[in-house]
Amino acid sequence: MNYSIKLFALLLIISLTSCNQKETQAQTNHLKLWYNQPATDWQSEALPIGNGYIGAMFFGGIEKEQIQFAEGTLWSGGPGSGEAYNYGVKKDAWKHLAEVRRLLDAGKMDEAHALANRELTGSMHKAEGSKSSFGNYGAQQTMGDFFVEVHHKGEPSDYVRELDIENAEGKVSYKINDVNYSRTYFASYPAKTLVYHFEADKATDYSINFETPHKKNNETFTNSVYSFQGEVADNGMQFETCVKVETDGTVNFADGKIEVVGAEYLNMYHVAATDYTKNYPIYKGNDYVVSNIKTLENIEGKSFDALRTEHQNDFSELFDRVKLDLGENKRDSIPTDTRLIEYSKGLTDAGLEELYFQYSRYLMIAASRPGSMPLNLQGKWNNSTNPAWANDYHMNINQEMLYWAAEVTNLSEIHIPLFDYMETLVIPGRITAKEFFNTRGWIVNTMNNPFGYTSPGWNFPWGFYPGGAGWLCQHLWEHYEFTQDKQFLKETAYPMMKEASLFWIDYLIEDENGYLVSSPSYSPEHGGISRGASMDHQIAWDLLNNSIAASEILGVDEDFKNEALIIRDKIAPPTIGSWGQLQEWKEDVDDPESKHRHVSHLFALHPGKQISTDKTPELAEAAKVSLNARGDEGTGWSLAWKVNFWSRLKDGDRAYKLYRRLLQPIGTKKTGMTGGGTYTNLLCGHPPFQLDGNMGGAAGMAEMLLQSHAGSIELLPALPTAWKNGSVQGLKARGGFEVNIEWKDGKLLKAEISSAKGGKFTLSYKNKTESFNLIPNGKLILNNELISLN
Ligand code: FUC
Repeated sequence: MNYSIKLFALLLIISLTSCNQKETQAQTNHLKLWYNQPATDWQSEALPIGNGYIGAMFFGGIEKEQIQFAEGTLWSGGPGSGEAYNYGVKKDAWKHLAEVRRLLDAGKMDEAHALANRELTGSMHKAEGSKSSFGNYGAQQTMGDFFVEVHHKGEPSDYVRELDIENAEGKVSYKINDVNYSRTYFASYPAKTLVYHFEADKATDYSINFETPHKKNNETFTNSVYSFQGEVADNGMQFETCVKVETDGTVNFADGKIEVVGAEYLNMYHVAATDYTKNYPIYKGNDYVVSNIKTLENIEGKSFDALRTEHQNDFSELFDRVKLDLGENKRDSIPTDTRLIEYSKGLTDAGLEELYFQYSRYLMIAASRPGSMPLNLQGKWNNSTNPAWANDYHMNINQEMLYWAAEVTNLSEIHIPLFDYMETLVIPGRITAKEFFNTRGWIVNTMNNPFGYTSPGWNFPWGFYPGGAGWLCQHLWEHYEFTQDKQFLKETAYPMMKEASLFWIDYLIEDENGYLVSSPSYSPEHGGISRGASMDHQIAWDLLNNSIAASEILGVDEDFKNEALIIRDKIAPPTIGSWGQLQEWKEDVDDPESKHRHVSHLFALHPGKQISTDKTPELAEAAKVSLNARGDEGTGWSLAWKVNFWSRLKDGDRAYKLYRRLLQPIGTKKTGMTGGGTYTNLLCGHPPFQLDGNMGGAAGMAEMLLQSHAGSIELLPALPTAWKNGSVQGLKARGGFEVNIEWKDGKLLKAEISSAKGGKFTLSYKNKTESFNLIPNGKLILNNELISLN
């Protein structure tokens, strides 16, 4: 074959395979959300893409595309909003602590509440006429909307809008008058850019513009780059967003619109930055214009295809680590909205469950990457200037749940933004601990903004929750447990853990029975002021326990360790109450009728490890009694937590029942404190949209298949009957092990355990437990009797 024949043959093969690829992709790649109509509702229908920094939602409108976008650091409130902002701190508030405690000891709960409400609350200032529900505490902000009008006329057909989560790209395609129109969207982390590609078989005209609810200061179009600079009204936060346009059509800019004429293709490269920095006390100073210039310079000369390949390689490196097969999958040809409704009627749909699981992993990768802000209540997706709960960092369940799936689903790296962020809380958190409680250490309470608001919230009791830092520190320890990264333990984790422990060492006081209790305390959002909320005790226990282990591993701080040991063992232990329940408070006052969404006193069961079915069976039984009383309803995240609880209680069928409940469609319902579920875009509805439930749901699925919190690696500890045959590859267990499991007829068939670092571990399946030792980079293959096959 001469060169040109060879080339022709090669091109033919490439074009045939790419055709085939397109056709077969629909059949082979089942990890897709797809719909036959554009989205009309942002929260329940639009589809999310993100590059860690920016979250965007596309609607897929035919005549007019809308891509709403938010950058994680864009906030109202904080120091820029004026002198009234003081990080919530009330100087010397601790001077009232002794009196609150005295009133509590005297049983004067109302008086104690009133005093705590007056003195132990943080300060938030709301200016007259402020449109924000959160005053100078602020709220995370949408940056704006990007619109692309497509100038075509006629009846569309063959419309498909999809999100391919295996390749991390969105697509829209349809036909009008036999012309094919298609769009591809992706959000690249390495390029820090959102990329939108429009194409048509026929030259097409487009009008492009940006809208923002913020002040537009400056709008320019130079060298194919449109940019506008904007400002958040109440705090002057500066930002800029730019889009670089690349097309075979002609481009004009007039009256704030980019007009593109006669384009067969249109590529747009969208970037954004703000002047926020993570530095207390100013939180300002990033040169956002230079940031954007650099980002655009970095992609200069890179084609759409090159950026797409770079993005997919980056994404796949993380995403492809875990494969899940839950059995026969026959329903990929059904649009996701219909599929969800049919599932809620009781149909089996292993494919939808796999999709839901992998979607959580997709969302984590899309919204939490080293260098970015951590996930917030809505991940990075927010279309409002006054979002629910400020779209902030909520520390009494939500922030933690957002990262529950990170380690076990083999995405350790996505945990890093949380740790970087925690480091920024230490300085303000120290001041808060000192001013409110006169203790050492650092704390953060219920609500937290990125401007160092670590104080209690501005009302008692909901805002009062000094347990936040302790709970966050569990994530540091878990990251170490899963990665065995000693340098991380030494340099990042342990210093924060130790300092958070100091708060509890100082704050806990001895009660009449000689136990250390947390007073005043409050079991998140349930009951009133207390002199011993169990969750505080369990968090303090967990934190001290992990800090002791860390100091032993690192061989440091003997004195601190010994003190922590004494304190840990004196903390009021989990207690069983009069109706067999696990007590939510030191006093046996649980209401068996309460269906409250928070189940905080079960922290010790999950995500803690103080209670387990093997080591503390009576307490596990009591946790079951409490859970049964609370029932199987709840907000999105509450349902997800219950999936995890029942998995830890080794009741796979009950966990699965709750999991199915979590996937109950909830239409476009706006808000509620019950009735959680899933929108047709598979985002979790509290309601409203909150990402924590997605992550908690995926973590719960992993808990059904693999657990490693109680000292051994447990295979299929809570396998539901519905998942009869299946396999999972690439889950992680504590100790740094990677685990593959295959099962058939509800029984283990084969397991593979591998590890880069190697080491000793015990493995259990049903009643059998065996010990093993892996060499570095070793792999052990075992049968259902846990007998090695290699
Ligand atoms: C806590 C929960 C609410 C909601 C909010 C963001 O306050 O009690 O249900 O999830 O966080």
